[in-house]
Amino acid sequence: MSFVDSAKITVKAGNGGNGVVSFRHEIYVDKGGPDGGDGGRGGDIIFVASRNVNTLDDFRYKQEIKAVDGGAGTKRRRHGRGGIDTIVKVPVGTLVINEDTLEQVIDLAADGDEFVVAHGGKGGFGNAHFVSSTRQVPRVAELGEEGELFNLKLELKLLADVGLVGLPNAGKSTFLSVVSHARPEIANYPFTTLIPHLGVATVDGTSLLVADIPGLIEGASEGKGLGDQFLRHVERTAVLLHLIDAYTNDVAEAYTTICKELAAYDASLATRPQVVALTKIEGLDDDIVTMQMEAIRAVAGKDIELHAISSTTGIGVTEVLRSLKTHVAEVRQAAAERQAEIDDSLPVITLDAREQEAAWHVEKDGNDFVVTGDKIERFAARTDFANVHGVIRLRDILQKMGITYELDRMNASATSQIYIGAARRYHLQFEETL
Ligand SMILES: Nc1nc2c(ncn2[C@@H]2O[C@H](COP(=O)(O)OP(=O)(O)OP(=O)(O)O)[C@@H](O)[C@H]2O)c(=O)[nH]1
Ligand SMILES: [Mg+2]
Repeated sequence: MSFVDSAKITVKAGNGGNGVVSFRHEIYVDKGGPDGGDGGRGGDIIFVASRNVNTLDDFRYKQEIKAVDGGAGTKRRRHGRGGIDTIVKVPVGTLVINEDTLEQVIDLAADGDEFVVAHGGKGGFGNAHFVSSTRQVPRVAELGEEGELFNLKLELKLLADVGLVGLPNAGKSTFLSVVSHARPEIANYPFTTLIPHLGVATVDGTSLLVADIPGLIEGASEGKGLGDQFLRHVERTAVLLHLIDAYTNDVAEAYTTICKELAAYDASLATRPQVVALTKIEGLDDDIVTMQMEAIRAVAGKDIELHAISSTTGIGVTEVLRSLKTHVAEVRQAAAERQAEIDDSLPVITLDAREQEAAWHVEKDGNDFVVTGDKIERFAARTDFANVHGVIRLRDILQKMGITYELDRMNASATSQIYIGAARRYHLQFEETL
């Protein structure tokens, strides 16, 4: 739905630092033992839900978020420095969705909730790790693993089903106190309410989450009377209940002032379902109520859903709630359909995660071959192809995983290129004698 605040961003965690090949210098010994240190890990990207952030606006300008890479290892088994994590504050209620798979990554629902959205790459092992009985002088070190990269969509969920809007002193807090157990401050002066209050109203067995929002004034969309902050909250409600004090001299002007500010703040607010109610009518003659209603209708149009209510006596309150319920049901229905669409497009995973990781697949392409699979691709990504010892180690792994046997069976020859990963970033020559 258009009014849900959303943003598309790319997150790139830090790459792991490379491991290093190095040997101890010892007197009388030509080459001491291997002492190449490991690379440091790349920084993670961590999202933290914070009450101090209200919208996803920041992400409109900062569409790529990166974390710092890990440092390379050094001699004497020294580890490279660890990459620094990047902590990103997001509004409470932010839903993180993987743009490519459309899977929900995390729902950061409560203040302080945190989640690593992209893991930094592991540092590569230095050659100190690779001593074995057959390999006393290991000349191989691993490259650092690349940090995770994801295209994400952030969606800010609704604050409430119904948002109460209107000029100061219109009777918004009173309405909330009557329809729910919430106890907002009520007083006969403007700007009594300074932060939104939430309450649950029940009508015919349906619960509606209602947000009492501070009064708006002319110029609110430009920040007057903190109006822009209040409008941010309005933006996060599905349906608006616009309250107008029946004692106002010019109710038509009261109505248009609010509508103008809503539209000026965000065009989608102008088309948000809106129910209008003239408030505080219990002490007024019917004629006056009718006159005020007509004045509003004259500017709002004949299709406007208009009620006359009194929170103190309860006149018309249930009718307003029923009408809100209908609009909220429509919005929920649309949201459910959208969720179903997302669910339908999710990939069906049949193998369990571990099998999936170890699984590989070989495809013939003329004289060449493309090997795919999580595990082998990860090994390839950490191999230093410029170092013959790194390539030898990768051949060992291909052999151990049974891939070499399969390549042989598929008639790979010494002139065949073996590509690893569908993107064909890594390749090596086939060798039967592996
Ligand atoms: N007679 C009468 N007075 C009402 C009714 N509803 C609200 N009031 C009075 O109107 C005044 C303002 O009410 P609030 O509910 O605080 O108004 P508000 O819209 O929340 O005001 P702000 O928070 O300042 O924006 C209070 O004195 C209420 O008692 C009603 O149905 N009838
Ligand atoms: Mg109030």
